[in-house]
Amino acid sequence: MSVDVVRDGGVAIVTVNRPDALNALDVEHAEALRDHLEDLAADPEARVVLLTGAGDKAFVAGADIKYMQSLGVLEARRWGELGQACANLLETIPKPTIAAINGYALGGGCELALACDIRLASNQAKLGQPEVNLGIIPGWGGSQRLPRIVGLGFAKEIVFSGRPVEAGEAHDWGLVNQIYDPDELMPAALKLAHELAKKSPLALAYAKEATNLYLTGEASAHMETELRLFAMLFSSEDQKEGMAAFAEKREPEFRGR
Ligand code: DAK
Repeated sequence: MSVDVVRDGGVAIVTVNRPDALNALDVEHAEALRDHLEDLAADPEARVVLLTGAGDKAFVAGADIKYMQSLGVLEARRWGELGQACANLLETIPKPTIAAINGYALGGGCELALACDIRLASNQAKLGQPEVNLGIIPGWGGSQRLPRIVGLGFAKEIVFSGRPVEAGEAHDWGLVNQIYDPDELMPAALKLAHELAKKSPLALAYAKEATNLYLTGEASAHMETELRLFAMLFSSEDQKEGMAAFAEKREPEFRGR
């Protein structure tokens, strides 16, 4: 029982490892996930973060229901804040985050996946927000991230009904980017992660910052920010290396400077 981090070159594979409970997150696991994400955010060697669940049944089957059973209002608020902290890190750390959804991604598990930049899923995966069936609502950001990704109408259907969404339907709605046979999911996720790890970390960080602005406020103000980030990259070695490599017909070597 743990949250494991394994390095594969510039890719940090973060695995929620509690398969006996379908990788449901209790406080210990949620705190471990938050702490690992904070460390990885600050670690320049980690270029891409790949989040998955141990075993072949679940990504994360949600927040731990048995733990939540006896929570009071203030404890529930702290619990919600801890889960939101994990999700916010996945959304905002200055490097790509990829969810490899290898099975159930329910409740808080779906919300963690929603906070990742890119979602890849096994064709056996099931996603959903079943909280209403427990007499609660999504509390780790799902009420906001789900409609932004799939639209308000489908999001309400999913949150109100609490029904699980099969991978194929999730793909049709853009809830997951790609689906794969179970055996092909991790190889595909690693291939994408390594492709991204070769790119300029500065450019990816700014691309993430700029595209995340879509989530907030006025597009016109964000066009200005996009210009600023775009222009700033022209003071970097990565920009010079990327363009020189193109002109010289070779692979670029980005150093994040
Ligand atoms: N929590 C605790 N244990 C869980 C769990 C969960 N979410 N999901 C599965 N498990 C445990 C089961 O209890 C079982 O343990 P044992 O009985 O063996 O000890 C073991 O994992 C295997 O599960 P099953 O035997 O049930 O396996 P099945 O294949 O039959 O069924 C299933 C798989 C995923 C359909 C089923 O386990 C299931 O329905 N699980 C619950 C899924 C769920 O409802 N997830 C959403 C949880 S609610 C908030 C803060 C947080 C949240 C909301 C608000 N605020 C503060 C505002 C978040 C809420 C949630 O995530």
